[in-house]
Amino acid sequence: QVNTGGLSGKKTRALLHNLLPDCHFRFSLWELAALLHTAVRKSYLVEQANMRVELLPALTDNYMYLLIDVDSREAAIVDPVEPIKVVEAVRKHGVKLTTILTTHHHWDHASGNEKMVKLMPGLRVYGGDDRVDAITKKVSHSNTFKVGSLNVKCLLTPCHTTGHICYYVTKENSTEPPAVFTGDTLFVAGCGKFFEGTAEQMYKALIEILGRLPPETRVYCGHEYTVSNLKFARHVEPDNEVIQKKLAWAKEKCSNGEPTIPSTLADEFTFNPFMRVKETSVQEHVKQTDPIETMRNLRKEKDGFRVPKE
Ligand SMILES: N[C@@H](CCC(=O)N[C@@H](CS)C(=O)NCC(=O)O)C(=O)O
Ligand SMILES: [Zn+2]
Repeated sequence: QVNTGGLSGKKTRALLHNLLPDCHFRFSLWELAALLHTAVRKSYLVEQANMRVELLPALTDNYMYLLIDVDSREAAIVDPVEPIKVVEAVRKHGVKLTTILTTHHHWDHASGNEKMVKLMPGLRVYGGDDRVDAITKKVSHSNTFKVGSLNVKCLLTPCHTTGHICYYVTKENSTEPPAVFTGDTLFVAGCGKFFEGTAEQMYKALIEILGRLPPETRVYCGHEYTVSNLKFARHVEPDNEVIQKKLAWAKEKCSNGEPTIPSTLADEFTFNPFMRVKETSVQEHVKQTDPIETMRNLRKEKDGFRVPKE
Protein backbone atom coordinates (compact mmCIF):
# COMPACT_ATOMS: atom_id res chain seq x y z
CA GLN A 1 0.00 0.00 0.00
CA VAL A 2 1.51 3.27 -1.15
CA ASN A 3 0.49 6.69 0.05
CA THR A 4 1.93 9.99 -1.06
CA GLY A 5 3.11 11.47 2.19
CA GLY A 6 4.49 14.47 0.33
CA LEU A 7 2.53 16.97 -1.71
CA SER A 8 -0.37 15.92 -3.91
CA GLY A 9 -0.17 16.93 -7.57
CA LYS A 10 -2.85 19.52 -6.92
CA LYS A 11 -1.04 21.01 -3.93
CA THR A 12 2.25 21.10 -5.83
CA ARG A 13 0.59 23.03 -8.65
CA ALA A 14 -1.05 25.43 -6.20
CA LEU A 15 2.28 25.97 -4.46
CA LEU A 16 4.05 26.62 -7.73
CA HIS A 17 1.34 29.04 -8.77
CA ASN A 18 1.78 31.05 -5.57
CA LEU A 19 5.53 31.11 -5.89
CA LEU A 20 5.61 32.02 -9.56
CA PRO A 21 2.30 33.77 -10.35
CA ASP A 22 3.14 35.89 -13.40
CA CYS A 23 6.12 34.24 -14.98
CA HIS A 24 6.12 33.08 -18.57
CA PHE A 25 7.70 29.72 -19.18
CA ARG A 26 8.66 27.66 -22.15
CA PHE A 27 6.98 24.85 -20.21
CA SER A 28 3.42 24.96 -19.04
CA LEU A 29 2.89 25.28 -15.32
CA TRP A 30 1.36 21.83 -15.53
CA GLU A 31 4.53 20.27 -16.95
CA LEU A 32 6.70 21.91 -14.30
CA ALA A 33 4.36 20.73 -11.58
CA ALA A 34 4.58 17.18 -12.91
CA LEU A 35 8.39 17.42 -12.82
CA LEU A 36 8.42 18.72 -9.27
CA HIS A 37 5.89 16.14 -8.21
CA THR A 38 7.99 13.16 -9.25
CA ALA A 39 10.96 14.71 -7.43
CA VAL A 40 9.00 14.42 -4.17
CA ARG A 41 9.90 11.29 -2.25
CA LYS A 42 6.83 9.34 -1.21
CA SER A 43 6.21 7.71 2.13
CA TYR A 44 5.28 4.04 2.10
CA LEU A 45 3.53 1.69 4.50
CA VAL A 46 4.54 -1.94 5.05
CA GLU A 47 1.58 -3.68 6.66
CA GLN A 48 1.77 -6.98 8.50
CA ALA A 49 -0.87 -8.40 10.83
CA ASN A 50 1.09 -7.52 13.98
CA MET A 51 3.62 -4.94 12.89
CA ARG A 52 3.43 -1.91 10.62
CA VAL A 53 6.36 0.12 9.39
CA GLU A 54 5.85 3.49 7.74
CA LEU A 55 8.85 4.73 5.76
CA LEU A 56 9.17 8.48 6.17
CA PRO A 57 11.65 10.12 3.80
CA ALA A 58 13.72 12.88 5.44
CA LEU A 59 16.40 15.37 4.32
CA THR A 60 17.63 14.42 0.83
CA ASP A 61 18.12 10.69 1.15
CA ASN A 62 17.56 9.69 4.79
CA TYR A 63 14.72 7.54 6.10
CA MET A 64 12.90 7.71 9.40
CA TYR A 65 10.74 4.69 10.28
CA LEU A 66 7.56 4.69 12.32
CA LEU A 67 7.26 1.22 13.86
CA ILE A 68 3.76 0.34 15.06
CA ASP A 69 2.68 -2.50 17.33
CA VAL A 70 -0.79 -3.23 15.94
CA ASP A 71 -2.07 -4.94 19.14
CA SER A 72 -1.35 -2.09 21.56
CA ARG A 73 -1.17 0.82 19.08
CA GLU A 74 2.14 1.74 20.70
CA ALA A 75 4.85 3.06 18.37
CA ALA A 76 8.56 3.82 18.09
CA ILE A 77 10.37 6.12 15.68
CA VAL A 78 13.77 5.31 14.23
CA ASP A 79 16.13 8.31 13.71
CA PRO A 80 13.55 11.15 13.82
CA VAL A 81 15.64 13.84 12.13
CA GLU A 82 12.49 15.71 11.00
CA PRO A 83 10.23 15.75 14.09
CA ILE A 84 7.27 17.60 12.52
CA LYS A 85 6.88 14.88 9.90
CA VAL A 86 6.95 12.31 12.70
CA VAL A 87 4.24 14.08 14.68
CA GLU A 88 2.04 14.21 11.55
CA ALA A 89 2.50 10.48 10.92
CA VAL A 90 1.78 9.63 14.56
CA ARG A 91 -1.47 11.63 14.37
CA LYS A 92 -2.46 10.07 11.07
CA HIS A 93 -2.09 6.56 12.48
CA GLY A 94 -3.66 7.45 15.83
CA VAL A 95 -0.89 5.69 17.75
CA LYS A 96 0.92 6.39 21.02
CA LEU A 97 4.58 7.19 20.41
CA THR A 98 6.67 6.08 23.39
CA THR A 99 10.12 5.42 22.01
CA ILE A 100 12.95 6.83 19.92
CA LEU A 101 15.38 4.32 18.47
CA THR A 102 18.65 6.03 17.51
CA THR A 103 20.99 4.05 15.28
CA HIS A 104 23.98 6.37 15.75
CA HIS A 105 24.95 9.87 16.81
CA HIS A 106 25.50 11.51 13.39
CA TRP A 107 23.43 14.68 12.90
CA ASP A 108 21.42 13.32 9.96
CA HIS A 109 20.09 10.60 12.31
CA ALA A 110 20.08 11.99 15.86
CA SER A 111 19.73 15.77 15.61
CA GLY A 112 15.92 15.63 15.80
CA ASN A 113 15.89 13.89 19.19
CA GLU A 114 15.86 17.07 21.33
CA LYS A 115 12.95 18.61 19.45
CA MET A 116 11.10 15.29 19.35
CA VAL A 117 11.27 15.06 23.16
CA LYS A 118 10.08 18.67 23.49
CA LEU A 119 7.13 17.97 21.21
CA MET A 120 6.24 14.72 22.97
CA PRO A 121 7.54 14.76 26.56
CA GLY A 122 8.23 11.41 28.22
CA LEU A 123 9.69 9.65 25.19
CA ARG A 124 12.30 6.99 25.95
CA VAL A 125 15.39 7.68 23.87
CA TYR A 126 17.50 4.61 23.06
CA GLY A 127 21.01 4.67 21.63
CA GLY A 128 24.38 2.99 22.00
CA ASP A 129 26.60 6.05 22.28
CA ASP A 130 26.96 8.93 24.80
CA ARG A 131 27.10 11.28 21.80
CA VAL A 132 23.42 10.55 20.96
CA ASP A 133 21.34 13.69 21.67
CA ALA A 134 18.74 13.47 24.48
CA ILE A 135 19.62 9.82 25.22
CA THR A 136 17.79 8.35 28.24
CA LYS A 137 18.50 4.62 27.75
CA LYS A 138 22.02 3.65 26.76
CA VAL A 139 22.01 0.13 25.36
CA SER A 140 24.64 -2.41 24.41
CA HIS A 141 24.80 -5.66 22.49
CA SER A 142 21.89 -8.10 23.04
CA ASN A 143 19.91 -5.73 25.28
CA THR A 144 16.19 -6.25 24.77
CA PHE A 145 13.08 -4.20 25.49
CA LYS A 146 9.51 -3.92 24.30
CA VAL A 147 7.49 -1.55 22.17
CA GLY A 148 3.97 -2.64 23.09
CA SER A 149 4.00 -6.37 22.38
CA LEU A 150 6.92 -6.22 19.95
CA ASN A 151 10.35 -7.41 21.07
CA VAL A 152 13.31 -5.23 20.21
CA LYS A 153 16.85 -6.60 20.38
CA CYS A 154 19.85 -4.28 20.16
CA LEU A 155 22.72 -5.37 17.95
CA LEU A 156 25.97 -3.46 18.48
CA THR A 157 27.64 -3.04 15.08
CA PRO A 158 30.61 -0.71 15.60
CA CYS A 159 32.47 0.54 12.49
CA HIS A 160 30.60 3.43 10.85
CA THR A 161 30.58 4.80 14.42
CA THR A 162 31.79 3.03 17.56
CA GLY A 163 28.35 3.07 19.20
CA HIS A 164 26.22 2.08 16.20
CA ILE A 165 23.16 -0.01 17.07
CA CYS A 166 20.89 -2.00 14.74
CA TYR A 167 17.44 -2.79 16.14
CA TYR A 168 15.99 -6.25 15.45
CA VAL A 169 12.23 -6.45 15.93
CA THR A 170 10.18 -9.61 16.34
CA LYS A 171 6.68 -10.55 17.40
CA GLU A 172 6.23 -13.73 19.41
CA ASN A 173 4.50 -16.62 17.63
CA SER A 174 4.24 -14.66 14.41
CA THR A 175 4.72 -16.37 11.06
CA GLU A 176 5.52 -13.03 9.43
CA PRO A 177 9.06 -11.78 8.81
CA PRO A 178 10.94 -9.82 11.50
CA ALA A 179 12.37 -6.37 10.80
CA VAL A 180 15.85 -4.97 11.30
CA PHE A 181 16.67 -1.26 11.30
CA THR A 182 20.25 -1.09 10.14
CA GLY A 183 21.03 2.66 10.14
CA ASP A 184 24.33 3.28 8.36
CA THR A 185 25.77 -0.22 8.91
CA LEU A 186 23.95 -2.13 6.15
CA PHE A 187 22.37 -0.36 3.17
CA VAL A 188 20.49 -1.98 0.33
CA ALA A 189 23.38 -3.23 -1.83
CA GLY A 190 26.01 -1.47 0.26
CA CYS A 191 27.36 -0.59 3.70
CA GLY A 192 28.37 2.50 5.66
CA LYS A 193 31.76 4.14 5.50
CA PHE A 194 34.26 2.91 8.11
CA PHE A 195 34.53 6.26 9.94
CA GLU A 196 35.36 4.79 13.35
CA GLY A 197 36.17 1.16 12.65
CA THR A 198 37.82 -1.57 10.65
CA ALA A 199 37.12 -4.18 8.00
CA GLU A 200 37.18 -6.83 10.77
CA GLN A 201 34.35 -5.02 12.53
CA MET A 202 32.24 -4.57 9.40
CA TYR A 203 32.75 -8.24 8.54
CA LYS A 204 31.49 -9.19 11.99
CA ALA A 205 28.53 -6.80 11.69
CA LEU A 206 27.40 -7.84 8.22
CA ILE A 207 28.27 -11.53 8.10
CA GLU A 208 28.26 -12.75 11.70
CA ILE A 209 25.58 -10.56 13.29
CA LEU A 210 23.11 -9.31 10.65
CA GLY A 211 23.87 -12.18 8.26
CA ARG A 212 22.80 -14.77 10.85
CA LEU A 213 19.34 -13.30 11.40
CA PRO A 214 16.52 -15.17 9.63
CA PRO A 215 16.95 -14.71 5.86
CA GLU A 216 13.41 -13.39 5.42
CA THR A 217 14.12 -10.50 7.85
CA ARG A 218 13.16 -7.21 6.26
CA VAL A 219 15.96 -4.66 6.09
CA TYR A 220 15.15 -0.99 6.77
CA CYS A 221 18.28 1.11 6.31
CA GLY A 222 19.23 4.73 7.00
CA HIS A 223 19.58 6.06 3.44
CA GLU A 224 18.23 5.72 -0.08
CA TYR A 225 21.56 4.85 -1.71
CA THR A 226 20.35 1.79 -3.63
CA VAL A 227 20.95 3.00 -7.19
CA SER A 228 24.50 4.25 -6.59
CA ASN A 229 25.32 1.19 -4.49
CA LEU A 230 24.12 -1.13 -7.27
CA LYS A 231 26.28 0.71 -9.82
CA PHE A 232 29.27 -0.10 -7.64
CA ALA A 233 28.01 -3.69 -7.24
CA ARG A 234 27.76 -3.97 -11.04
CA HIS A 235 31.34 -2.70 -11.36
CA VAL A 236 32.48 -5.41 -8.90
CA GLU A 237 30.45 -8.22 -10.50
CA PRO A 238 29.67 -7.28 -14.13
CA ASP A 239 28.32 -10.78 -14.85
CA ASN A 240 25.89 -10.93 -11.91
CA GLU A 241 22.45 -10.73 -13.52
CA VAL A 242 20.67 -10.25 -10.21
CA ILE A 243 22.49 -6.92 -9.88
CA GLN A 244 21.43 -5.79 -13.38
CA LYS A 245 17.79 -6.62 -12.67
CA LYS A 246 17.78 -5.00 -9.25
CA LEU A 247 19.38 -1.86 -10.68
CA ALA A 248 16.74 -1.53 -13.42
CA TRP A 249 14.03 -2.00 -10.76
CA ALA A 250 15.63 0.52 -8.38
CA LYS A 251 15.99 3.19 -11.12
CA GLU A 252 12.31 2.80 -11.97
CA LYS A 253 11.30 3.09 -8.29
CA CYS A 254 13.41 6.20 -7.74
CA SER A 255 12.16 7.94 -10.86
CA ASN A 256 8.65 7.61 -9.42
CA GLY A 257 9.76 8.96 -6.04
CA GLU A 258 9.16 5.53 -4.50
CA PRO A 259 11.45 3.85 -1.96
CA THR A 260 13.59 0.78 -2.75
CA ILE A 261 13.24 -0.25 0.89
CA PRO A 262 12.72 -2.72 2.51
CA SER A 263 15.00 -5.40 1.23
CA THR A 264 15.58 -8.79 2.87
CA LEU A 265 18.77 -10.37 4.18
CA ALA A 266 18.37 -13.26 1.72
CA ASP A 267 18.25 -10.77 -1.16
CA GLU A 268 21.24 -8.81 0.15
CA PHE A 269 23.35 -11.98 -0.11
CA THR A 270 22.56 -12.09 -3.86
CA PHE A 271 23.59 -8.54 -4.87
CA ASN A 272 25.36 -6.68 -2.03
CA PRO A 273 29.14 -6.97 -2.60
CA PHE A 274 29.85 -6.33 1.10
CA MET A 275 27.62 -9.29 2.01
CA ARG A 276 29.28 -11.37 -0.72
CA VAL A 277 32.90 -11.16 0.46
CA LYS A 278 33.08 -14.99 0.58
CA GLU A 279 32.16 -15.29 -3.12
CA THR A 280 35.08 -15.92 -5.49
CA SER A 281 33.67 -13.49 -8.07
CA VAL A 282 33.90 -10.66 -5.51
CA GLN A 283 37.27 -11.79 -4.14
CA GLU A 284 38.73 -11.97 -7.66
CA HIS A 285 37.69 -8.39 -8.37
CA VAL A 286 39.90 -7.10 -5.53
CA LYS A 287 42.53 -9.84 -6.03
CA GLN A 288 42.09 -11.26 -2.52
CA THR A 289 41.23 -14.69 -1.11
CA ASP A 290 40.33 -13.71 2.44
CA PRO A 291 36.83 -12.35 3.15
CA ILE A 292 38.04 -9.67 5.58
CA GLU A 293 40.73 -8.45 3.17
CA THR A 294 38.05 -8.44 0.48
CA MET A 295 35.87 -6.28 2.73
CA ARG A 296 38.76 -3.86 3.36
CA ASN A 297 39.60 -3.54 -0.33
CA LEU A 298 35.97 -3.16 -1.44
CA ARG A 299 35.35 -0.33 1.01
CA LYS A 300 38.54 1.42 -0.04
CA GLU A 301 37.58 1.12 -3.68
CA LYS A 302 34.04 2.37 -3.08
CA ASP A 303 35.34 5.39 -1.13
CA GLY A 304 37.04 6.52 -4.35
CA PHE A 305 34.42 5.24 -6.80
CA ARG A 306 32.91 7.74 -9.24
CA VAL A 307 29.32 6.67 -9.75
CA PRO A 308 28.58 6.58 -13.50
CA LYS A 309 25.53 8.48 -14.84
CA GLU A 310 24.01 5.34 -16.37
N1 LIG B 1 28.38 8.20 -1.09
C1 LIG B 1 27.32 8.82 -0.36
C2 LIG B 1 27.80 10.16 0.18
C3 LIG B 1 27.33 10.47 1.55
C4 LIG B 1 27.97 9.59 2.63
O1 LIG B 1 29.20 9.54 2.80
N2 LIG B 1 27.13 8.89 3.39
C5 LIG B 1 27.56 8.07 4.50
C6 LIG B 1 26.41 7.92 5.50
S1 LIG B 1 25.74 9.47 6.10
C7 LIG B 1 27.95 6.66 4.06
O2 LIG B 1 28.35 5.87 4.89
N3 LIG B 1 27.81 6.32 2.76
C8 LIG B 1 28.09 4.99 2.26
C9 LIG B 1 28.85 4.95 0.97
O3 LIG B 1 29.22 6.03 0.46
O4 LIG B 1 29.08 3.85 0.48
C10 LIG B 1 26.14 8.90 -1.33
O5 LIG B 1 25.88 7.87 -1.98
O6 LIG B 1 25.43 9.90 -1.45
ZN1 LIG C 1 23.79 8.83 7.55
